[in-house]
Amino acid sequence: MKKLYAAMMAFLLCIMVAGCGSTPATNAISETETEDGRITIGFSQLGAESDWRSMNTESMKTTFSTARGYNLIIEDGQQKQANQITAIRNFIQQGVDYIVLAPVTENGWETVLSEAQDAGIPVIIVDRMVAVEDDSLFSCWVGSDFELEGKKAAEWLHQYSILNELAPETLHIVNIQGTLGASAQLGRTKALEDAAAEFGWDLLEEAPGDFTQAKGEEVMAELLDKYSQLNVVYCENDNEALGAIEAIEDAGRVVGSDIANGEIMVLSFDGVNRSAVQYAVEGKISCITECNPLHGPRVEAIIEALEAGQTPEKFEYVDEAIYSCFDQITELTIQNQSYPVTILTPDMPEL
Ligand code: GZL
Repeated sequence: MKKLYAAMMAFLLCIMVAGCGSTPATNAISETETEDGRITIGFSQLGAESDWRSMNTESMKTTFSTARGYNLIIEDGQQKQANQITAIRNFIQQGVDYIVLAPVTENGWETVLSEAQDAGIPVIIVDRMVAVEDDSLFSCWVGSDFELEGKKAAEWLHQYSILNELAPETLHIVNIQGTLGASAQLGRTKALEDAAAEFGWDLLEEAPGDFTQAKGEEVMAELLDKYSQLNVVYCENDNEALGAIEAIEDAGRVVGSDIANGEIMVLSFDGVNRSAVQYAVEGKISCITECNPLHGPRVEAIIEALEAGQTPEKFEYVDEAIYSCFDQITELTIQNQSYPVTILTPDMPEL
């Protein structure tokens, strides 16, 4: 256990320490350098709500460092689209070479993306999607298939219920959703709803937890008060899962996979938060579906291609894992595609 923990901590720490320092919650974190032929990138980051977001920001900082030939200007949107739109307009005024946008939600981007297009500045979208009629308004998008992530989590639960002879109607599920309207929330929620309808699960309620630990704890406490029968919590990210576990244990209930004997199963997404990963090793979180935050190198590859006059793929989906300590389930089949499950063990060399 200690070796695995140390290995995972080393892995996570080496990523998070590189250019470390969490993103302070200020309106603007602008880092500008004197122009000297470097590529200037304006990055509108949506906020700092989760460990995933912090690692995503660090990945961009590490990749687009001055030492590596870039001027990176980061603006923290603090979860507000208006702030991100203002940031993009500032980037246009400053005449940056590229705009990178991590959009907080999918709608409402046409006008400002048209302004960037009129200014001749290429826009790269990372992580969540923008819902625009005209996809010439951005050059490329790189991120995760969020509905597939949700399908993986749902299929894992379906396989678990079969192997443990849990009748579908005895699964009483609540969904602590991410920020409403965010692609990650939309995809993960749709997958759960579709699975509940297909398999006959009892989906009690879905409520937004905003991808934060505090809101996850608050929502979980409310749901526990309303539904004494609930026995599965689908958390749309690790920070919400940590909050939910706090609330479940404060209510005197037990977090675990032994649903038949009254335990409450927690499922999660990301695989970035150190405590959540450790909980998955211990079986306190039954399954984490990976959502990989390290988009810096992926964005750099797109910029390098554009700089070389090439036309990179319009949409680039990231391959992602599934983590669980339950070795009964070693692979999942979704729409005839097989996905291996990484079985977490205390002596595993690294995540
Ligand atoms: C997913 C990303 C989500 C993460 C959360 O790509 O948008 O936002 O799952 C984060 O942890 O807050």
